[in-house]
Amino acid sequence: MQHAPAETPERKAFYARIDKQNMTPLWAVLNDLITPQPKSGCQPVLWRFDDIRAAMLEAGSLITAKEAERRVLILENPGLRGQSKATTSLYAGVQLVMPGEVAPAHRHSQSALRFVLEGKGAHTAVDGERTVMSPGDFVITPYMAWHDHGNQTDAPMFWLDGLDIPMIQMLDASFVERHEAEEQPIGKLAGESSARFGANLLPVDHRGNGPTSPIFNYPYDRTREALAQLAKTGAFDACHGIKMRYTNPVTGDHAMPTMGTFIQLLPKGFKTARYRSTDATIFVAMEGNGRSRIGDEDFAWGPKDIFVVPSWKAVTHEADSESVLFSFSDRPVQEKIGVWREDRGNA
Ligand code: GTQ
Repeated sequence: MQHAPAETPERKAFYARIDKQNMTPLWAVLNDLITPQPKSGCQPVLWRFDDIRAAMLEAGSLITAKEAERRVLILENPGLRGQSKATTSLYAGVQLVMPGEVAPAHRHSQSALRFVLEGKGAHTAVDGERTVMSPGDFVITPYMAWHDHGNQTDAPMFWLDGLDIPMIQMLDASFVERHEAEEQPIGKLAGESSARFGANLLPVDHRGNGPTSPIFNYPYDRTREALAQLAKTGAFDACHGIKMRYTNPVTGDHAMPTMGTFIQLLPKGFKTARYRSTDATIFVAMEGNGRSRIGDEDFAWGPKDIFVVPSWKAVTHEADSESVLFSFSDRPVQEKIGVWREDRGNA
C-alpha cells in the first residue's frame, strides 16, 4: 500500500478546522485502518499454572466467591493491558471456587466456556440442570442462560473461563441480570442434556433452539478416548497432529456461536509444521510437556499452562511426551463473515 501523504501547513490547517466539526481525513489514517496483513497489539504469552494457582489461592483468602460474584483472575495479554482481553476479541480468566462456596446465579449476553483445570466434583448449574465437573471437561454457558457454580467437595476447584466479552463490548450489546436466589432452582435431572443430545440421538421432533449446542458438558473421558483411538490410526495432520472441533449435534456447526473450541493430540516426539491462521487462539496444555514457537519466541509448557497464539503469527508445537491441547478462538465468527484464513505453508 502507499505511504501516507505529506502533512503540508495548508493541509494541517484544514484538518484543524474540520476537527471542530468531528471530521478527519481518511488519507492520514488509511494505512493503519486497512493493513496488508493483521496488525495486532495481541502478543504471544504463556502463564504457568503454578503461578496462577498460587495467586488464586491468595485471592481465595482475600475475598469470597459470593462477595466477588465470580472469584476470577483475568489473564491479560501484555500487549492489551487494562482491557481485560487475552486476545483482541476474547477474554480469559481462571476461576476458583473453594469448598462450601457458591458463585451466585446470574445471566448475561456474553457466552462462556469453562475448561476444568483442577478439582473434581464441583458443579455448575445451567438453565435448571446441574453438571458435575472433572479435569479436562469442556462446559458451556450459553448467552442469557442462568448459571451458578458450587463446590461441595473438600478441595478447591479451578477452571479456565473463556468469554466473548470483547466482542459483545464492541457490539454494545451487554446485559446482565442477577437471580433473586443465590442458586437457581433445579428442574432437570443431572445428565438429562447429555442423554437427550449427547448420545448420537435427538428427540424426534427437535428442530433446534438457537446457535449454541444443547449439550453443556463435553466430558474429558469421552473426548480422550476418541483421541486415543484416533492416535492408533497413525493419521496425523502435519500442522495439527490429531485435531478435532467440538460440535453442536443439532447443526454440526461449532458448539458455540462466537467461540470455536478444539482438542488435539500430539504424539511423543511430534513436531508440527509451521501454521498460521487469522483466529488468535488461547491454548491449554491439558496433558504432556512440550514447546511452542510463536513468531520468533519459544514457550515451554507443561500440564495446565495456558498460552496465546496471536492472529497470523506462525506457530509450531513440539511434544516431548504425548500431549493433549485444548484451544479456543473466534473462528466461528470469522467463518460466518468469510474472513477466516489459514496458511499451512507447504504442509
Ligand atoms: O462464571 O459467569 O470469568 O460472568 C467472567 C464473567 C466468569 C461466570 C468470568 C462471568 C463468569
